[in-house]
Amino acid sequence: MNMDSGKILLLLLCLNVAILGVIGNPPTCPADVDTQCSASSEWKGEFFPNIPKVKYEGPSSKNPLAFKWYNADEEILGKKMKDWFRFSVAFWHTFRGTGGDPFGAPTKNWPWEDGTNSLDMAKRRMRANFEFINKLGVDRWCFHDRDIAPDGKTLEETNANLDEVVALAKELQGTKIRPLWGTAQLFMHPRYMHGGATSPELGVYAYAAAQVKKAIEVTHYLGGENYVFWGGREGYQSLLNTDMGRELDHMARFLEGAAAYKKKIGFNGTLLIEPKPQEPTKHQYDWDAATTSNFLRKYNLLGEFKLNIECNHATLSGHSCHHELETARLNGLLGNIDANTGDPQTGWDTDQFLTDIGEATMIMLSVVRNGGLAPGGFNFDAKLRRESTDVEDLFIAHISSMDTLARGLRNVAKLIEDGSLAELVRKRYESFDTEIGAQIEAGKADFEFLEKKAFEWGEPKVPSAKQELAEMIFQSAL
Ligand code: XLS
Ligand code: NI
Ligand code: NI
Repeated sequence: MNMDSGKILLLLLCLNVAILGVIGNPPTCPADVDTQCSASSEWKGEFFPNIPKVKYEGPSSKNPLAFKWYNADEEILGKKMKDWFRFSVAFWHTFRGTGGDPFGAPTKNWPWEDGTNSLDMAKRRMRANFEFINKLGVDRWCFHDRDIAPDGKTLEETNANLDEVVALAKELQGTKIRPLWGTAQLFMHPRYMHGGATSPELGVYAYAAAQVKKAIEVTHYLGGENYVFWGGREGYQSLLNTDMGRELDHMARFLEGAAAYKKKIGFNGTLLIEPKPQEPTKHQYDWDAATTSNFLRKYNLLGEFKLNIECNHATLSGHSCHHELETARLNGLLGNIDANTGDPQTGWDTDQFLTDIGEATMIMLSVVRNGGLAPGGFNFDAKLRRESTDVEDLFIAHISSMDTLARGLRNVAKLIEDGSLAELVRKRYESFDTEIGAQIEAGKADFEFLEKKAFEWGEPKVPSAKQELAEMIFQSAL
């Protein structure tokens, strides 16, 4: 090629780019394969052509698209890693997250998106979801009804849309992949502005019931193992205009109805409530694990429900994730984890991928004490930062968090093998490992008896708590 034709070619190329830039056509096809791609949902090519199936390469690997610590089939503490975690991809963040925020437009231009919320688009997105899950090597996903299929003009039309996408999802799931849980989105549509189950408007309560009924049905149809209630708008903005007692009663009736319907259709999945203190409401009724446990106790719903603890919600309620997990576990209610983390300087649910090894180790302490989470698991209720815009970032984020949690599990195994942390805790309570301690713990030591002992023993000797030693043991396992 001579100089002149080279220049002309360059000019043509530039013009081409400029014209495309002006027209601003959103890309409608998976990258690099536009000849095979039509706007229809029927396209069956690769959505992530440059991403191979993610493999375990061990801690020395520098490959961002490989696992360094998560080795699915490796046994740790008597269980395969994949069975400790039961990892799940959250459809809403990974496939509906746009990077938009209250100050700015969407930043993610995924090549398969055509900028619509059509039924065809919903189906194409579903295909992308399953390619992602297969390449990441997990067996589970989570969804809201309205993430996966668009609203219609009527509830009947909306249900028909959902059925169509769900039929495709069922086909794409194959024999191995299942929903970890499904849920109904009762917070986006304006009809739910005062809540769903706790809306003061009876018609809204009924609509919400119909929506949840359908969402339980499709979760069951897809072989889902759990069903989640996150009451984003079940709460209040002001107590001055709210009958809190009546709203809580309504919420209990609603949950009773869901439990009854689940049994009626033979769905054996666990019903889970996901506590969160606020956002979007000023005060959400399922504030934290303790509040929610008490609600279940008061309304005789223990036994029908467990809890889905989300780490970022835990910190929003002024607790740590570990505290919420332990509270749920001690009440026999630990059912699932929405694995994410917040930002210590930001006051809302930032839904970040968890990458703190210390936090992961604390989380895994609870999970191991609980004997695992099955039929629950770890759902990545986490999203890329607004500024992360490459398709491969979706993979990197999940891989990084899976590796972090895997390190947490490996660290717990080290702590258990070492034994000194458990020994430190055992020693702190050893005065109760006595005859009188056993009497107290069995509820057989009354106050007169204890007063006699106090007179007899005089001033007790109070030993050190050894907190710094406990922290030293913990950090040396990381
Ligand atoms: C929002 C919640 C939500 C639930 C599912 O903060 O975490 O994503 O997990 O409705
Ligand atoms: Ni969540
Ligand atoms: Ni959340």
